[in-house]
Amino acid sequence: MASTLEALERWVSDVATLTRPAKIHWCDGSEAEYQALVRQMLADGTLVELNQQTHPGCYLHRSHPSDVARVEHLTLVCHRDEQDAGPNNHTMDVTAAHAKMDALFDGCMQGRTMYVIPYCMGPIDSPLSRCGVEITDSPYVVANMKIMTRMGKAAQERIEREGRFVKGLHSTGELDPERRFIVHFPDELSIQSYGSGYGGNALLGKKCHALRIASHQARTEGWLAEHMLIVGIENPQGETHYIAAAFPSACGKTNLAMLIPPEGYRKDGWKVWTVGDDICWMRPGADGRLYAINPEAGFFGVAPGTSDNSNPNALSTIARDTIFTNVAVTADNQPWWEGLPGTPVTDWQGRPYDAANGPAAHPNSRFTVSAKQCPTWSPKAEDAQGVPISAIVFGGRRPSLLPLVMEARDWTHGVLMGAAMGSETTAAATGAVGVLRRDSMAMKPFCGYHYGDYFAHWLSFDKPGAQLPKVFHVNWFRKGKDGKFLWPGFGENLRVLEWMIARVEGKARGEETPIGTLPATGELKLEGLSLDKATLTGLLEVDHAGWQAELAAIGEYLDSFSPRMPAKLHAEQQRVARALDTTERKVATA
Ligand code: GTP
Ligand code: SPV
Ligand code: MN
Repeated sequence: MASTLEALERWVSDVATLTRPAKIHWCDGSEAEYQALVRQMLADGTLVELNQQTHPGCYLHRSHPSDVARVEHLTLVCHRDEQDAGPNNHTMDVTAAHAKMDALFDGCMQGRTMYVIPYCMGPIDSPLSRCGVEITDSPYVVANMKIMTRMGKAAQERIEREGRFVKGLHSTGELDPERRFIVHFPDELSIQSYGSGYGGNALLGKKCHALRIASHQARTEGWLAEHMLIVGIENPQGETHYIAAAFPSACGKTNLAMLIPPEGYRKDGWKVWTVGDDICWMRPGADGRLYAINPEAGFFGVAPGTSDNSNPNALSTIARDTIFTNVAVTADNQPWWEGLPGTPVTDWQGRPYDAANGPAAHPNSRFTVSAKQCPTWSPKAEDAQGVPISAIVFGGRRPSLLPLVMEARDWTHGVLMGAAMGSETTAAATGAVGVLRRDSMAMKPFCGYHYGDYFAHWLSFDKPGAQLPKVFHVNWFRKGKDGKFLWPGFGENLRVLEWMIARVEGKARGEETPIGTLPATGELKLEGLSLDKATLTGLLEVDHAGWQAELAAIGEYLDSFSPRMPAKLHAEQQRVARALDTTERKVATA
């Protein structure tokens, strides 16, 4: 049998035959290699140096203005059986997709260097980790992969030992939106991405591998690959609960993962530990609990809105050794975005700033930075066994109806809450912003197979011996009549997490409603917060008529995944709908 190294070398040579690069560079992941790439990119203009006094080791990359976000309509998942992709994915026949991609890659690296990047998603010694190799012609991708993954020699050694890796092929191509496709072949554990240099389209370890391919692998191997942050909350007694939370893109994962406790909490000794800000892989341990790792080694975070008020941890994380993409710059060459003090002089496209052109920083401008630089980086983040998860949280941008927090009565109800998730769209993907759409488990753009099968997979974790986390749904984005957010959010969200932990520990009674358990009067600690009674009532209000309509809409949505929709989830939707009708009748006859 051929060794893994031979298999890898053969694949690299096949790719080189197709793409015809001038040179091949195998990445070792060293600091010297990173610095050489930076020098080369500074020389050819791919990177611009930022103020090295205020921001040592920081650089700016301006992407092509048509290439600033994920492109969901050009992202395909191709299974041997086309039906397996589900209505939640765009798909194409496997053979046709290969022919299409081969034509695009034909000769595309002529005159360029082809980089071979072995990487490991997760701690290098963790049984939960998985490896891949990305081939790319973009030095910007190499530099980002160096920050975002465990990349280079150690990963290649694990691949040679393990004999299995995800094959990712990427070329920046001509950056022509008409010739741009991000295609996944889960059955082949392979990814082909052409025509974009941007984040989730090009850093193939991230959304393409760690979510789309991994979710498919996880289904066959009995674990979960999710679009979730992981945060540890340490109480004054020194006990830490780990919480995993799924919010859609640009809906607050990085912020919650790096939360700074409100002053009173800090004084009492509460601490927050960041384990991950975007992706969570979890699997049942011997004790039946779910154990989670963050497969990434860095943060590719949204810049706009990051400030000393909202996320001081992120701000200090990115004070050095950071790649900024599509932010603006100030007169003294510091990175700038909306939400920071100071004024921009050059916008994200490198033009003199003019408010008539829109925001100075692109709304989806990002920072790439090593997680180790985060002041609250958890020592447990490198733990090979992962951290035990006490609570799973779902949430989205819902201007109305959804209360600040509610708890599912059991796992099945929790899966329904996740499946029913909706959110207003954001700038993280191209297309209209602020449109409400269903985004089950925040995985609409990332689930590598049929949502009906995915819901069934989630339900399957509820079996004898399982010690599953409690499941909650939050909404930081409910608005008042004046159009303003009712809840202050950010650090204050700890108040909601504290209630969840009290529920996990059996220390809060809660109030049962047909849609779930809400905090009983007085259970949410609001000291030090100027929130009037009417606002609090608004945040926790359950609008029966609104919820009846919502349950009907959820039912219709779930039906769109038939015949693969699990009957159990349908029954759960019916149960909640009936509970609403029953209380409605009680109220009417009272
Ligand atoms: P991706 O990296 O795209 O997956 O995004 P994310 O989920 O990590 O989102 P992030 O934490 O970067 O937040 C995105 C936007 O939401 C920023 O503009 C934040 O200011 C805003 N935001 C985050 N948390 C809150 C909150 O609690 N309340 C309000 N009102 N806005 C928030
Ligand atoms: C997201 O869009 O959810 C991101 C950024 O985290 S990207 O890597 O582009 O997917
Ligand atoms: Mn994300």
